[in-house]
Amino acid sequence: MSEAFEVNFDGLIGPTHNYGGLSDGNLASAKNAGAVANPKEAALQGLEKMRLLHRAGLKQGFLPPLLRPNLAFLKQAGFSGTAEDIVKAATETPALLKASYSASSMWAANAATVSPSADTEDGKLHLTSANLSTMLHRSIEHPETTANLSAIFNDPSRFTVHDALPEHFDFSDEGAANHVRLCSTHGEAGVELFVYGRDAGEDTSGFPARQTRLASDRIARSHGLKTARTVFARQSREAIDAGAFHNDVVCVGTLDTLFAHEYAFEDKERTYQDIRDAADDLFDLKVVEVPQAEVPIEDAISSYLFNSQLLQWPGEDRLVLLAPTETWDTPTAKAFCDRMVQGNGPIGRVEYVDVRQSMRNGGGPACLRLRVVMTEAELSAMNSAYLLTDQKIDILQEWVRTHYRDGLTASDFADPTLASEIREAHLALQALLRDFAEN
Ligand code: SUG
Repeated sequence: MSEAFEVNFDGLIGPTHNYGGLSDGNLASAKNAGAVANPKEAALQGLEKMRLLHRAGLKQGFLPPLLRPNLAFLKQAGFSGTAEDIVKAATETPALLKASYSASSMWAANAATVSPSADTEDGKLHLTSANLSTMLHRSIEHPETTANLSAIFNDPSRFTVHDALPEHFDFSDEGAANHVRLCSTHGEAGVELFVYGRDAGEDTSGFPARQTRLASDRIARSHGLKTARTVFARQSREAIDAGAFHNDVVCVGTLDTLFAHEYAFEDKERTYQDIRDAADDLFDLKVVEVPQAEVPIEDAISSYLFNSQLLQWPGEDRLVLLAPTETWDTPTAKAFCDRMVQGNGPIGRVEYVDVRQSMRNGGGPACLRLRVVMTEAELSAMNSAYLLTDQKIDILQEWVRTHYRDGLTASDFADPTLASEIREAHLALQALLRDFAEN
């Protein structure tokens, strides 16, 4: 067993961050539809979160934003694939133009499902891009996400980047947002928990269930996970209908600790027992369950208490929960946090972070990052341009200040000057990435 680190790769928030109201079942997205977004502030908030973790001594990387509008998508949808499509689409199909402009790749937890090399049969680190097939604007992310992941994890002798699963209702997959890895230490074999909302072919009523068991199962197989160390659990319908469009809205876990709402799983006792059975001799599961009586599911969802990063903070004995400021603002969630840290459970401190721009689209601290457990050798093998230092964060913030607008709504999309501004920003970022690769 070699020592391993949890590296957080955050989605660098793109210049088209906006409130499109595109996600059925995501209450924040619906509530803020049409509001004026501030892409500059959003990206700076995201980078400050990355800085906080980097300064704490954690390893921090980033995923670059995808170039928007997505002209390849507009071409597939019957346009010509040129910049002229923008004006045409604005009058003919504004909904398609909005989808093509979405900055939704910022929620890196949905980029892929990741299995560290300690868990896989061939000893490689496996990543499968998520097809995100439930929401149109998200279903167009995966080809470019796969390209980004292949550029970052660019040593095929150590990393396997899998293409997304087939784009079909039966294979709906939302990546790491419905996946939790539990273990004793990051470098040891662990238990991988896959959480799904429906079976293939099953029609559910209410808000969409975005993950199928079939999708989770195929990923577990292609990653070469041991059956005995893999658990599949069903999300509760109650949670989905209350607005938990991903499991990471009601549950987060790391090392031997699972922090979950009482209503997160359809059968919580069975889920906990299945994890305990799979963990067997590896670790003793600690469950921190938040009772409905203390934090009603509606408060859990509006506060995003669980969409927090649960971190092994250098120099601290107990885990730290990095929660959004909305948790602080929600009396029941805040009271729970205060009580929890006074006890002697596995979570010893709650730190609050301002990611309000992203939160208004239903994306909290945990949505913004993709966790990749890596050994020292894997870290040396990856493309280090994507690993952050304080100086790189400064440079990226300067890039944001130069190229991003501080106000954006869908009505701006019809103007082709926006698209050329974004292209310029994209080219400048590519130049920065080349510099990062050389230094
Ligand atoms: O897929 N919101 C995203 C939020 C994703 C959060 N990720 C995790 N929970 N891991 C979604 O619903 C809204 C975009 C808009 O309405 O403009 C959006 O796509």
